[in-house]
Amino acid sequence: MMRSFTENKLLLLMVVAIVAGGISGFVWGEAMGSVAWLGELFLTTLKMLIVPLVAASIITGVAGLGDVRKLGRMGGYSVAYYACTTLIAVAIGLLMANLWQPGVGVDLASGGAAPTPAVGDVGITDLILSLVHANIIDAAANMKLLPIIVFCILLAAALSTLGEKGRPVILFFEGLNEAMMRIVEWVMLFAPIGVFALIASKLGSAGGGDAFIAQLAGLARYALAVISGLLTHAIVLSVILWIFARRSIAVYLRHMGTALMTAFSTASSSATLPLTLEGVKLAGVDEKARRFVLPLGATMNMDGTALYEAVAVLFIAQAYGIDLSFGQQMLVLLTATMAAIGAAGIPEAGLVTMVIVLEAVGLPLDGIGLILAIDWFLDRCRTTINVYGDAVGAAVVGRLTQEKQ
Ligand code: DAS
Repeated sequence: MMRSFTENKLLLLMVVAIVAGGISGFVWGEAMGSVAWLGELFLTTLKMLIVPLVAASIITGVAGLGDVRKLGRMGGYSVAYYACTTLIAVAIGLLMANLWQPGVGVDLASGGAAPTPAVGDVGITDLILSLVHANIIDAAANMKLLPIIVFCILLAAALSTLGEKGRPVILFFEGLNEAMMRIVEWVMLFAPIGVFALIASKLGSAGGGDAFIAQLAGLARYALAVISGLLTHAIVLSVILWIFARRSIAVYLRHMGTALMTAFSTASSSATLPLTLEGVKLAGVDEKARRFVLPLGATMNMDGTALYEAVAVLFIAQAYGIDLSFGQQMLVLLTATMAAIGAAGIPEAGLVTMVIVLEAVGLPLDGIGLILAIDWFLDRCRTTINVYGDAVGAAVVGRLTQEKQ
């Protein structure tokens, strides 16, 4: 009952909330500031879930590989594919955000002073040092999620080598992962209220029609930057399929059609996984490769999400009048890649983990309020690319491991 309500009714409620929020902000202006606390409540509740959600998602995903010492070529090729395609996706996202400049002219600072990013210019050594932290509890308490992601990957890898001794701990995190995904579903039931409050208060404080139009125009450019980035990445993935898996792109897309349409309609890589497995099987991909690459990829390989988070963070920075330096954009590249690894394959996971990237660069969270308005649609687009990236990975890893046999 809960799932059917979520899928069938929530979308309609979100659209109604968006329209009502926009009209209210436009008509009653500053007065809508009185509901801002509801938006704050919604965002803070999502933020509260991040640490356990990311930890459980990563530990469950990595431990699901089995003993990491025996991964061999299959594991090596898979991790290399995930890392390379996700980094390419983030780079495309940064390129599109710099080309489209979607946030320029959208005054989220409402005429006030632009907040200064908490992070100054960062060099390569700063980026590497940001992956570890002296006290993992302190990192969790202060939302320093990069060290948490690295620690969880190491913990899961170690647990996978302990055999029966590690099993109870892995089972605990598997249960925690299911529970956290269920809580995200419950919290998203209140998304229409949060979205209404965030949009109404954000547009209301913008001050009048011109600002309202400027914010709508900025949102349109933001959506175009994300979608053009996702389409570009889809082309890159198709070229990778053609070169490394030696497969016809048209034939593979035909096999993947049902899975990709399901990804778009459910906005969930995990819910689409059975159809992704079926489509890749019909395409004749080696069974060992598809059973290894796809389940792990559904939770840890999210090219679309990584690309989207890069565009969204730059949109928010631009909307606050902040010009991120090259070094700061490299920090966005690293954190968006890691945040995508930590995102679960459920609706709006990328929105939740985007907080990691905003926190890492020291940008205000309430900028999320504006992009929430169209996130229900962009989530479907990025999930489709997530699933396509996993399917291409299975074909590439399947061919590379077969060739070596
Ligand atoms: N909806 C997520 C997925 O299932 C992607 C995201 O939220 O970014 O892949």
